[in-house]
Amino acid sequence: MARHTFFCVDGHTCGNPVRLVAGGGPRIEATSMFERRQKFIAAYDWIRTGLMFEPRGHDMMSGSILYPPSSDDYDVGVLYIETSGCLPMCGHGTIGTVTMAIEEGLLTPQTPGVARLETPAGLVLAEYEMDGEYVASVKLTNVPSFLAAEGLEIDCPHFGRLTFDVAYGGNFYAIFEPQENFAGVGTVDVDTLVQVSPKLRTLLNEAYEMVHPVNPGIRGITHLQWTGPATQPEADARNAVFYGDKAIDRSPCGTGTSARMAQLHGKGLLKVGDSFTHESVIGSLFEGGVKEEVLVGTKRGIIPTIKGWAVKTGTSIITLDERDPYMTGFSV
Ligand code: PYC
Repeated sequence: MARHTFFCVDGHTCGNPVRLVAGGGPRIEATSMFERRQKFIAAYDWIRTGLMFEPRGHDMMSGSILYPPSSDDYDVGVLYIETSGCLPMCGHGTIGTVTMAIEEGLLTPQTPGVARLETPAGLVLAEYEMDGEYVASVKLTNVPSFLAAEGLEIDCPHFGRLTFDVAYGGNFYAIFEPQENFAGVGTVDVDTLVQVSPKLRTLLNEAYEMVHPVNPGIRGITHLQWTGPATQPEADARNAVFYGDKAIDRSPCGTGTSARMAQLHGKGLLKVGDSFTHESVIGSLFEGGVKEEVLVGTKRGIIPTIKGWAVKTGTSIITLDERDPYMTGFSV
């Protein structure tokens, strides 16, 4: 019966938690972070569930483990761990990971000020600005993002018939804009969204198959984005992203904002050079931008940028004890 120990730096990005595992993660030989993610899911998912769920985490918990990259083209490899699984990419998680890794000396990019990250979804650039010894902000240049489908329909428990689009920004998002049966984020309470979303996500994936055109290993709608009008003067829109089984992102959601910009670009509502400031359910903001247009397979898409901030909230040494019946975590 062993005890497994993990050295973690805890923090949050615009309100959403990030637990960076700085030591104790499993050694996994792989030729890419995508392959390492597959091997981690197959053999070590108990580490994710133990570190993310109660009693050591909670429904919104999210984090990362740093790995040596597969080539000198990158500064570091990032594996995302979350209550929803091992995401291909996580925006708020990346902003928090880069902030804490730079501040704690865990990451020294070849070019100071720009970290080249190998994520399971591909290369993500993280440009960070310092304020003395602390990181003031991180701007991500995210993976190619695209509008995957528009004007789809589904019969939703509670709300009734809903129309939605699907866009990819590092994960697949079903995006629900205000409409006859959904009055929008701000008018519908968050508890209702948490109740409705998991059942709705199952129905969406039964009805529609989403597969990444270049990497078929990335498939399925994992996140739901409920949108509404902004409440902050600087913001263009507000959103509540549902992930896992009970989580609403407290940050404006990096991959969600990327997906939203790809959706708006695909509909002719955003163009290269435009900015898009996104507000979260707690009022925190990410500054988004459309950097350039790209082709993703045969799909027209964009390279989005996302800028936000994070702070360290503490350090923790966490033990997973094999005698503990709740070693791998639980959710009620
Ligand atoms: O920021 O990309 C993100 C994210 C995904 C799930 C929670 N946050």
